[in-house]
Amino acid sequence: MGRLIIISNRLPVSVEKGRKGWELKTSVGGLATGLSSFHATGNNLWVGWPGTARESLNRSRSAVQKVLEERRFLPIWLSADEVHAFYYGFSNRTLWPLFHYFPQYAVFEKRFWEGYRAVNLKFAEALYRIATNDDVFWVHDYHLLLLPQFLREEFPTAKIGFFLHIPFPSYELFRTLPWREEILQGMLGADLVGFHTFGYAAHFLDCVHALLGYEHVLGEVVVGERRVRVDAFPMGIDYARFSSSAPDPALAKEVARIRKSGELRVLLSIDRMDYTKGLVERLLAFDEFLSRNPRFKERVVFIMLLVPSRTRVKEYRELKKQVDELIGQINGKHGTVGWTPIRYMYRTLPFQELLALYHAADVLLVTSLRDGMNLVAKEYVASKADGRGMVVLSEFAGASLELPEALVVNPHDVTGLAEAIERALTMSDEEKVHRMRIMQERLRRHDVHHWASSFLRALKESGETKVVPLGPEVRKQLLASFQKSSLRVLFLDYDGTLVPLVSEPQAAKPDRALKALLHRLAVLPGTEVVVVSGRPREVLDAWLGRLPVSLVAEHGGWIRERGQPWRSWGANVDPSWKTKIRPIMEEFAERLPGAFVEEKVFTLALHYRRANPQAAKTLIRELKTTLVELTAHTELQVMEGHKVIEVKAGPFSKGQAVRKWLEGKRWEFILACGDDRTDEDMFRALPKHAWTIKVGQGHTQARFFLPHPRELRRILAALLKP
Ligand code: GDG
Repeated sequence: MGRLIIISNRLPVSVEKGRKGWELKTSVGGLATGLSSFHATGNNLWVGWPGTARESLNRSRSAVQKVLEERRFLPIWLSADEVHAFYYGFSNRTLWPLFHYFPQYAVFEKRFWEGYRAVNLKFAEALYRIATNDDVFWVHDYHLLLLPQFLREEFPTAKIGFFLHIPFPSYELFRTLPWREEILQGMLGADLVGFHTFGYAAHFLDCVHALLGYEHVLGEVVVGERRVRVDAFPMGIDYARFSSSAPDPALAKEVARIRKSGELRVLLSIDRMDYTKGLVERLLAFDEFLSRNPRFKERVVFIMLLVPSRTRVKEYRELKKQVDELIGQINGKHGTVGWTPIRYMYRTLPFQELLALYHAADVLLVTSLRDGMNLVAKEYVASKADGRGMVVLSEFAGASLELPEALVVNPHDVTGLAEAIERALTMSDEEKVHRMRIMQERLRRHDVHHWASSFLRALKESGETKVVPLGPEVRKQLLASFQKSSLRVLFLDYDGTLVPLVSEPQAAKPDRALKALLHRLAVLPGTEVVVVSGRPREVLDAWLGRLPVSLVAEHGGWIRERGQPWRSWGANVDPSWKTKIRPIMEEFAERLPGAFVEEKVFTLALHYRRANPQAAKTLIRELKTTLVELTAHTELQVMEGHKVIEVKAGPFSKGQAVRKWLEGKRWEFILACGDDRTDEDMFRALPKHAWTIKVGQGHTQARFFLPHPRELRRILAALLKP
């Protein structure tokens, strides 16, 4: 492995104007901590924006650059215009709201998109100058969604990882983004795409399928010749730092004083001032809690730390106003001369003070409406060494999956939230300690170092098993193996394999050259050609019936060995199932212009090659769910092929059909070629040494792939040459 190059929008240091000129300020965010040990090793590098617009540095730039480079930071200098379009624009006014389920705040502006694209390219170009194929790239977060693909273009064999720190939304939301395909393609440039939860990973895979047509198998997507792994890596915290650091003594004393004077209980919340954090819901719930529990008057104080954020964006300024007003109202409504229920701070605190707040608080409130993970919840749990604390935690924060022992709430349910506050404040110490210990143990094991090393390990292992294109070398071996074998069988799928897929199934009729090719292969001594298709018998008979080949129709429902009559494998299946399924398929075909239903003896198929692909995606998904539910616990099977969804009666498959040819025969050469999922059964049924070829793109069990039927026909023709 070469160098590790970490790339994030912001460097973990900022360049700031101090009294003695420009100064470097180190940030101690979770990411910086998690990756610092990797960054500190060898020649590793961190690439990102140092937080100051290029113009303001002016002549000091090269000096600052030098200092940064000495610490192995490569700065990407952004102009004020670039920051405006890329950071404040597309990142924070398009992606942020959309990915957090606030479509009403998302702006779709072309110039923001162009700025975003340009800055992603700028990062890429900086890397083109200094990196090589041997480096390992780890790209972070929503600011750089296009970067993995830009890197892939220049570094085709490098290891590229991508991690998203915020949620990935469901398809219905993501599809509103005008540049949705580019974004997905951008992310798929990586070998490994990581998210905080399986839910986000599933949404991403769903979008990739719906918008790009790539299916996944166990979280693996095939893109051209590459396999991209998609997985969950929940980010942890620097557990040791929180569990063993001492809080700021002055603040600790101050909090202890507040608590003692009147046996006060302390509620705490810490967030950036952001509309995703459920601040209004939290305040309303606290209001309701106070109204419903007069016994807590003058006995509880809510310390609310809000860190200023994105103040240039309108929604953030409006939120600040709303929160300020609400706090004023609640304090006015419930407060007394000696008691202010909400103590509000709008600033950043030094780490020791933050720690003092964690130590002091009886209850932490995390009420995010959406939150990728939420590290504050984890930090609080780690900090409460005596275990006497509780978290009221939103089910919409990624952290809730790892902290089910917290009081998990729906923040939209204000009354439920108020009840959870009461429950947390009145929970026995014994129960709190019990719950906290379980959470602490989990967080200790899955800390930020564990997170970074698991991701990098997975990245190292990813992309190892490439689908091998059938290049000239393999082709030579295949031909040689064919020539020297005296007993040979060729299993060939028809549509998409021997002929390209066409919008009208009847138009896929074999041309004269194809018939001649199959004929000449089938009469070679010791050679059997089997066309293994999903088509009905009648069609295969009409098109290929006169050739000396064997035929398999309806995905194995019918078999016609060379020179023999057709035999069925599904003869015992009661055909009454069709009366139930056919009307459903027809109803869907009706709703999807261009789709039609085909009835075969053992199969009903809905073809949608001619339908609008966008319309088809949603509808076919719905049809598939309906069919799978209806056919559960029956002999019926639902299959998806290329632009066709079928229900088939009986346990036969292309796999079973080819197995028939294997029984008792000692084939020296086996070739199987297919293009869609029904052919995978065939690949799986064959012995390891068989030459299995997938025609076209997608996940496959086959050993090799060819891009187009044309290439396959060329290879088949080459078999004829002595
Ligand atoms: C993203 C995702 C995901 C906060 N105020 C102060 C302060 N902090 C520190 C906390 C914590 C961090 O900032 C905030 O972490 P979060 O997880 O809550 O959110 P973000 O980092 O903004 O955002 C989020 C995260 O990425 C990681 O993937 O969890 O869902 O939105 O570490 O301690 N630190 C100090 N003073 C403060 O006033 N010193």
